[in-house]
Amino acid sequence: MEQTFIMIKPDGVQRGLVGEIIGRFEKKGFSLKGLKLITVDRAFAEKHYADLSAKPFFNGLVEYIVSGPVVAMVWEGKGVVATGRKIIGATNPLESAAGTIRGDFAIDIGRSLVMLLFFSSLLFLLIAPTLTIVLKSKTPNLFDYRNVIHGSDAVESARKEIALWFPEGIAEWESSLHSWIY
Ligand code: RTP
Repeated sequence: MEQTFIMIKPDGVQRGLVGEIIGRFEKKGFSLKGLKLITVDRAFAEKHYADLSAKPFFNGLVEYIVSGPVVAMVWEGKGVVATGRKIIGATNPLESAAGTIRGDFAIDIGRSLVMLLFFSSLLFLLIAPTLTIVLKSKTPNLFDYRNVIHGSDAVESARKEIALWFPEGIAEWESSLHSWIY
């Protein structure tokens, strides 16, 4: 049976969305196979997002992921990787459809560069905030999105991510739900 790695990011944990998110996967009929609350360090976050290391938002993304505890999960079920991505919604919170997790619970893009620019604005009081707003609208890919949740994008990456986040392995159990759903 297919498995995927799902992570509730620090904003999702801080905002108390853990129960809501788990409920959405459960109600769809997927089985929870692994679950832990964990705070990771920079090296671990960099390893998880190694494919994005060349992106302009990479540093901000790593800062975001290490900023607080995340909930790491393994979910199992037919087509769980692709369906999990549909439940999660598009990467940019402003583009994710209503009814998806990101569409329902996320609005804004990240703040790391925004904060930097605002602090530097102490030097040139009025110019930097305006510059920030212009930059944010013209170059959204400089900012990492605060988008609540991560889900593996393919069966192979799910396998790698599960091995990275659950080196201790995950419990084996059969959900009797499957005989009703499938
Ligand atoms: P994830 O890996 O977190 O599930 O997200 P994803 O597949 O939908 O998007 P991905 O391209 O893998 O990006 C990983 C995370 O980096 C931040 N991001 N910011 N400003 C940007 O253009 C941008 N693109 C991505 C987001 O936090 C995204 O979830």
